[in-house]
Amino acid sequence: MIEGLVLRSTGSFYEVLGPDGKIHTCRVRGKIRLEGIKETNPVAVGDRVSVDLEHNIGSITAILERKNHILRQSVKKTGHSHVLAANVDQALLVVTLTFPRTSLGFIDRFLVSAESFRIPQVILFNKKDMLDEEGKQNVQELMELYTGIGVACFSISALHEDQDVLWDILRDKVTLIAGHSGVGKSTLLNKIAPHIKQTVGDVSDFSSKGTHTTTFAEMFALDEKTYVIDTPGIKEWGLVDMNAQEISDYFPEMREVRLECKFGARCIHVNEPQCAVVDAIRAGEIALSRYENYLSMVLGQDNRR
Ligand SMILES: Nc1nc2c(ncn2[C@@H]2O[C@H](COP(=O)(O)OP(=O)(O)OP(=O)(O)O)[C@@H](O)[C@H]2O)c(=O)[nH]1
Ligand SMILES: [Mg+2]
Ligand SMILES: [Zn+2]
Repeated sequence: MIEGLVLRSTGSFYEVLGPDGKIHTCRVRGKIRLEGIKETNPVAVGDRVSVDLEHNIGSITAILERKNHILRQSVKKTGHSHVLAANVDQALLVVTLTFPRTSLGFIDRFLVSAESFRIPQVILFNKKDMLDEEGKQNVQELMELYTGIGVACFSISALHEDQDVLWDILRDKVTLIAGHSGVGKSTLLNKIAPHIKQTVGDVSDFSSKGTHTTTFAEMFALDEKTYVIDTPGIKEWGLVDMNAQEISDYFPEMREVRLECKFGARCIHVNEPQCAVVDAIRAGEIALSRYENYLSMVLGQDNRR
């Protein structure tokens, strides 16, 4: 029996990194259940697992206790969600304003979700080389907005710049890398770790939505203490079971002032009197785009974007 780290899952097979530095192909034996997770097959990338190596193909017999996990709501709203990754130190969202366009609604949903799992967030604005003056200005403003609420922001061009900035973000951590298809996740990884050789796809000019190149979440060791998880391009990000109060708590700038609302923690900042959040928006202290996205999460029937 060994203890290993799940690097990759295809649904039926798992690649597990053993203490010997070797990668073992494994299956799950029997039924593994984790407390609080409904899934019948909850083994995720980033999980530490016990593996029985007696046979040709190893058997995963248990999942060790998780530090955290990040859940993704399935695209079809069946109430089903799956664990995208476990034991992550930070979530890095790669964003592009064009080719493809990432909406602020998508960014805010992703941040709320990561916040709900207590996972610190980083936004990386990529494809700087493709921005005109207006685009540069736009990125600058967004970086100010998100830095202001405690999210670290960087602007780079994965194709053209040296990758020291990225190394500084990743060093000694486990980082989940997410974003729409075509924003350059795999390109970034190839640049900082050429040995990984991730498939890079062309963004189709027709829809500028990108083609799906990365199919499964996959973890790579950059060095002994630095790991990254490349994930397939995500079109929309659903929120898993949250009520209005919880959602507003995951907006740090709203959490900060909510106790000054007349109704305190019961205020959901929609049409209550003497609401500190609404006051802060009027005073320009909370960005209108953030509030609008909050409202669409709270009031929208369709919680995906
Ligand atoms: N101009 C420019 N192109 C870039 C940059 N970064 C990536 N690209 C291009 O964007 C396209 C998509 O890049 P990928 O790295 O495959 O994107 P991905 O995020 O991994 O996409 P999925 O695997 O589908 O989720 C490729 O043609 C890259 O060469 C950049 O900084 N500038
Ligand atoms: Mg990719
Ligand atoms: Zn309020």
